[in-house]
Amino acid sequence: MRVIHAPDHKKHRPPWEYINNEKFPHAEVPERIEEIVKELKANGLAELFVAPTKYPLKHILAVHHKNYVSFIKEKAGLNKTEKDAYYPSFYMMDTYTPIMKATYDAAVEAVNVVLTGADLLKKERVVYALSRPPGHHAENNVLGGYCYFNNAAVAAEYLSQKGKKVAILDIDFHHGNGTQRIFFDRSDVMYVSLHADPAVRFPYVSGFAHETGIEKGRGYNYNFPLPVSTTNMQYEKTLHKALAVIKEYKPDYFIVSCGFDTYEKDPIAAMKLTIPFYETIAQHIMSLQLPTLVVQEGGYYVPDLGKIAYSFTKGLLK
Ligand code: SP5
Ligand code: ZN
Repeated sequence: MRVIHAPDHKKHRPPWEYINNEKFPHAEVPERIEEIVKELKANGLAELFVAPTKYPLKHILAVHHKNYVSFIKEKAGLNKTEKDAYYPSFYMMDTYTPIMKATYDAAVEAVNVVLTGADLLKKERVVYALSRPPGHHAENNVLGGYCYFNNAAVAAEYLSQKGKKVAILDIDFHHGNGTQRIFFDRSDVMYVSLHADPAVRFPYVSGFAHETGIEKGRGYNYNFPLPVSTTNMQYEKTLHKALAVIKEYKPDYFIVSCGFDTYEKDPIAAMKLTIPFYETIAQHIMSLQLPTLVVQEGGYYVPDLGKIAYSFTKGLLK
């Protein structure tokens, strides 16, 4: 196992999210990742850490429109200080996802983190990519839900070359509308997601069970919406169904979009998963015995994120 981590994300610090004409301190803070790093290292895993290498922009452009990519780069560059926040009025799905001076560089680095992880799958059965900003809400030309470039999707596109099949399991509290959208018409990348019922939770517009793919992608997209207050036991039952679907697909690679906002104390969510249960989730994931790339998505209760990640990592190492 390897853990990929890099420092640039720390300069990307969105100040506020706007909801109903009110502003709230932003939940997606740099301390999220640093807390995970601290706890994994404190538990003797420091030697697993590697820095990312740099990859050409073409891998991002394989998933995102070039005008969208240059828009983010240009708007980031126009900010004078690291505190300036630009809330775009297009290419966006919400008012939670500002472009900061450091956003473009941080989002590019997050992609380098996951691509480095993808390449390490030649030698490692599992890699944990500590990507930030997160990615699964970002579509081809839409930012939102704290996401700019879809890290998991760029990795999936990269690994799916040469006729390889990739399955993505998304266990973030929220539906990964971006990842679903990007691969909705494809059979070489399967998307399977467990998430809070979108009828009542972000992203609202997608994540329903009837969304099963179009054209060649029909039958390769699975949504498992869950009650907002789902418990460990309910979650595990559905996870079994999701993993059965993936097993049947027989992918060459397995990507896990891994959010810890399903945790019982998460400030923006409401599920009831407990710290020890993340080890169980990871064990179930590893039971498929596939080359597995874990990509960090959400998770906002900073004081316990390290403990959650360490619990999850114990399951990966079993
Ligand atoms: C990657 C990811 O987990 N994105 C989640 C985006 C969801 N944002 C919508 C929820 C906004 C709630 N903000 C709470 C602040 C008020 N206390
Ligand atoms: Zn989330």
